Formats: sequence, structure tokens, C-alpha cells
Amino acid sequence: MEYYAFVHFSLNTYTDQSWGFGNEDVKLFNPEKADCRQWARICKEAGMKGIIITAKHHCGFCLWPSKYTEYSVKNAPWKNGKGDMVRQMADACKEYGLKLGIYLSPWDRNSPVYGKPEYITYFRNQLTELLTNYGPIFEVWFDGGNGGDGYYGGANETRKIDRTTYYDWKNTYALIRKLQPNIVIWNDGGDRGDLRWVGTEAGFVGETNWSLLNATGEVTWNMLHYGLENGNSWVPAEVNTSIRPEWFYHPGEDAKVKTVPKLMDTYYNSIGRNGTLLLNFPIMPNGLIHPTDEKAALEFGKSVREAFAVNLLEKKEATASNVRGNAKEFGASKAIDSDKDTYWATDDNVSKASLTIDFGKPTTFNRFLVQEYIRLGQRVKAFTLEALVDGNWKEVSKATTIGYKRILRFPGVKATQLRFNITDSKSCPVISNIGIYNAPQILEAPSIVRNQSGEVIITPVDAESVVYYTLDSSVPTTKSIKYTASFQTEGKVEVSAIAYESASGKSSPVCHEKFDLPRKDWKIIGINDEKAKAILDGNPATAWHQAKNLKIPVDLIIDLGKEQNLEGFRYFPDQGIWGPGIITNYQFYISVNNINWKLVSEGEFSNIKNNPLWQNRKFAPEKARYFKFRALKNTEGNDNIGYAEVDIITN
Ligand code: FUL
Repeated sequence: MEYYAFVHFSLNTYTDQSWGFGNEDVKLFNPEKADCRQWARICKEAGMKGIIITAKHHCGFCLWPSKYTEYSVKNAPWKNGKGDMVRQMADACKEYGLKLGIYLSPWDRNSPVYGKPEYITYFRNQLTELLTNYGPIFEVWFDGGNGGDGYYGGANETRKIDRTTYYDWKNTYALIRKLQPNIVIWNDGGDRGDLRWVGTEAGFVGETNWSLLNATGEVTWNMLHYGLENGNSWVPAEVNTSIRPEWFYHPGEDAKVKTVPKLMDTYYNSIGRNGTLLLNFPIMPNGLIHPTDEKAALEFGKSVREAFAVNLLEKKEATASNVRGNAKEFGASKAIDSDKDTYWATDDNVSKASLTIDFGKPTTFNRFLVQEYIRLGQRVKAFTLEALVDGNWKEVSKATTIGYKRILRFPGVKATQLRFNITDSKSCPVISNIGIYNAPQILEAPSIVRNQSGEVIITPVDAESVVYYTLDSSVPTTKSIKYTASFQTEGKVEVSAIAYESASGKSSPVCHEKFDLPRKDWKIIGINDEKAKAILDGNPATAWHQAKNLKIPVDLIIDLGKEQNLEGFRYFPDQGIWGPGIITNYQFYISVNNINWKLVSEGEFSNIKNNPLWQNRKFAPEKARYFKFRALKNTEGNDNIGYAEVDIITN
């Protein structure tokens, strides 16, 4: 399948939430323009092979008229309760030649019986409806999200279950395979599924990526991210990520749709690393994909096509250091014949071998694609690439695993020959395909930060490009201000910047950042650790953690230097992988004197664990000089509290 879509659509779409509590009004669901054909057309044109629809997210609302609950489209105003979004999706997939997949959240914050044995019957009944009534289903997706608290039919309480045993996956899987023998099961919460999560929703899998896990035992983060070299179960990686920061539609993210260079990175870091790519579209309240998301997805598809349009190996000669039994059927040419059923193989016991390609003339290239004949398993552990430049061999890249597909990116080289050296392999390598390409350069947007004193620093990704910026929210061009050094700003500012490369005349997408008041007069109160300044330094990559001996609730108190008209705050969690101390439940207080405090906001940061983005919370505007950000709970179930950035929103 390689590349397919997720669509996230539910009551959250109407409440601007990430996770519904389960008590949201079904009457909110009224997508007056809902058109799954639009979604399918976009996915098809973008080069995708299927679509997985959130038939039921954690809030429990069903996009199909399930017989087993009233919390579904049948009680929504949409089509007077006669609509069935899963049916529309199935029909549209059929029309556009796409496969249909189903996301069914095991956690159901609406169901009164969630947490009790009866729920398993309810869950299987719903699965049966979905896997029986909508034709062939290629994948079923069981989200591991299990937050605990919910509406649960009015109980409004916390219900804990053991994700590994509660759903009785063994029998649930048996039911699924009976109903849909060709289905692929995705599950990160129980018995091993057929595909695995990669431990992040940011769109990348490990550079080393084995398609194996062990059939039993605990699955650590490392195993999710890198697979297990000697695992005994085939569980390849699926990289799931959204085209916007969040999974559901939030109008505030209209300017945050991922750019083509960012999506290309995701491509190389997923499909290019032996994973599949499951890219999400949040559906808007009117029932359509936003035009910006459509444009990004189509341009991304076009860039992939352009990058791999011309295989420079066509009609070239390949020779190998070893060929299995010296037989023609296993010869080097089989790796470059574009036939995925043939392959170059070496003799048994040979784990080091080279394949050399002669271009016949100096040829420039910057991408190398290689595929193992995966039906015989994943074998290669390490390889290098060398190019013959002006008569000398020069190493241009090296990597570890290959698997179904591996793509390497490196700066363009002009060479007459290329040598692919397998330097280690679990058993004799079997290579079914190689491609060499010269992908057009794509400029990335520069990054923009503002430090604590109000200085704005813009950094291009590519040192050769020039940066132009604006401060009036207009789109920068080469006629805008040229960036030569960091500059000081006062008050609120909006900076937009592009990178421009004069040699090609190309510009990057626009990076756009809005900054509230500078934090130069801010003081962190009651903390004698110089390093705590990382919270205010404007650099999202630096973080600070509260003292280890503190017990939750843990406070961060800040003096803004003078009274400000506050109407919200922002929190950006530590982006580190190990023990980031991400806050999930908080209270936010304000004060004019650091003595009397007023609670102005409290709640949860849903899905912050898997998707650790900026969290923005608004409240009724009020003047204050101090704020207290209280952490009540973290993602780790301990007292570790970390922050990369904390900021305010002023009126
Ligand atoms: C996560 C969920 O909690 C998100 O809301 C989203 O559905 C994503 C695909 O998986 O675990």
C-alpha cells in the first residue's frame, strides 16, 4: 500500500477539541457540504492507495447509524438522521479505486458500559457492523489512547482498564479475520497486530528499521521505532502523521498546514525508511478537506513524482562481486530490470557484496533507492555507496537496514560509476530493485524565533540561500526586507520569511510566526536555577525541569514585570524522548500582587503525549502581573514536570 490517508472527522470537529469527553451534543454534527468524493478525489490525485476513516473516535460518536447506540449520525441533523458517512466513504473509495480502512476507538467515553465486560460485546457488535456492511476493509485501526475519565452515560468518572487484557484481543482478532480474511490489523495496545506504531506522531521511523518484533512480551519504545533485528514476528512499521499539527480540524491551524519540503521530509523518513505512510486530513465542519490541505497534498504528490521521474539506471550495465551459483537468473542486472519479481542474490554465506553501475559518462545524482526482495525476509544490516569521481572512489552515503524500500538523500555528486556495497547482512542479500535519481532541489522555509529580550533570529536551513521577511503579515518576496542579522522588536510582532536561492531562482514556502509581548522583564519566582531561563529563551529545543524532589501539584510562578491584560497562555512541552515531564492536567491562576490568586483556566491537554505541540488556552481577559501555571498530572504518572516554553496571550 505504501501511502494512504487518514481522515479525522467527529464531534470534535465542531467543538475544536482533540478528544471529546463523550457528552458532546450529537446535534452539533451537521456537515452541510459533506462529500467523501472530494476526499477520495484528493487522495487519489495525491497518489494514495486507500483511506482510513475515524468511524468512532474516543468520544464514542459513530459516523454510521450503529444499531447499538443512539450516539451516532442517526440522531444528528445531518440528512435528517438518514446519513451514513462510512457508507459514503465506502462508495467514494470504490468510485476512485481506493481501499477502505476503519478506525474504531476501543476507548469509548460515551458508553455507559465502558470498563465493564458488557462493553466487549458492544465493541464486537460495532466491529461486526463495520466489517460486514461496507465491503472489503484493508485495515482496521485500534487506537491505544485510553485516558481514563469520561462521560460514560452520565457517570462522569475515571474508568481504568488493562489495555492488554480487557479487550480480549485474541478472540476479537479471530472475529476480525473471520469477517475480513485479508485485513491488516493495527493495534498498539494489545496482542501483536500486523502493523506497528513507530512511537511518534511526528512522521518518522528509525533510520534502522527492522520489520520484526517478538510475538509476545513487552514492546518498548525502541522496538516500536527501530523494530527488532532478531524478532520472530513480521510487524512492519506504519508512520502515522497529520498534514496539520493536530488530527482534528482546528480553524487556528489554517496557517499551519505542512509545507511541501516538510512533507517530503516525512516521505523520506517513512516510505524512504521501510515504512508505510498514513497521512491524515482533518475534515472541516462543513464536511470537506480545506483547500490549503488539498494544495499541499497535491503538490507533495507532484514533488514525489518529479523526484523519481527519471531512473538514471535505465539501459545501464551492472556488475556484481558475487552472483548466486553464477546463474543468470540471480545476476546483477536483475536488480535494475524494474521487475519486482526478479532479484540479484549472492551465494549462501556471503554477507558482503558489491554491485557496480557504469553510467558511461559523468552523471549527476542525489538519491539512491534500494529494495530487498521482501518475500524472502529482511536481511541487509549495513551498506555504503561510493561514487567514482574524476577516477577516485569516494563514499557518498552509508546506512543500515533496507527492507521493502530504502531511499538515501545526499548532496548531488557527478560521477561515472556508482558502487553499492553491502557490508553486513543476516544471510545472503537478495536485492530486487535499485534506482538512482537526481531530484530537483526543494527549498525549506527558514525558522523564526524571538528570544527573551525581543530579538528576532531567522535561520535558513540551507546556508546558501538568502532570507527575505516582512513584519506586516504580507507574503515576503525578493523585494521585501533582506535579512542580514538578528533584529530587536518591541510589542507584538508577526514575522513572515522565505528563503531564496538565486542560482535556481526558487523560493521556499513561507514561515510565519506571531509573537506576543517580549518577555524581557519576566522573572521566574522562587526558583534559584539559572537554567530555568530555558523556559523563556524562545528556543523550542531547550527545556527545563522542576527540581526532582517536588511532588505534584507543581507550580511555575512568573512575574511579568508589570500588569498586562491577559487573555490566555501557551505551553510548549519538552520535545525530548526520555522523561519529558509533559503536563497533561493543569490549572492556571493569575494575580495582581502574588498573594491573591484567581483560577482562570483548568483542564487537560488531550493527546499531548503522542503529539507534543504548543497548547493554547484562552480565558476572559483580565489584568494581572503574575501567573501561576500549576501542573496536576503528567504523561508519565510521576512528578517529573518539564517545559520547553511558556508564554502568555494578551488582549
Ligand atoms: C492518537 C489519538 O488519541 C488521536 O486523537 C488520533 O486519533 C491519533 C491517530 O491517535 O493516539
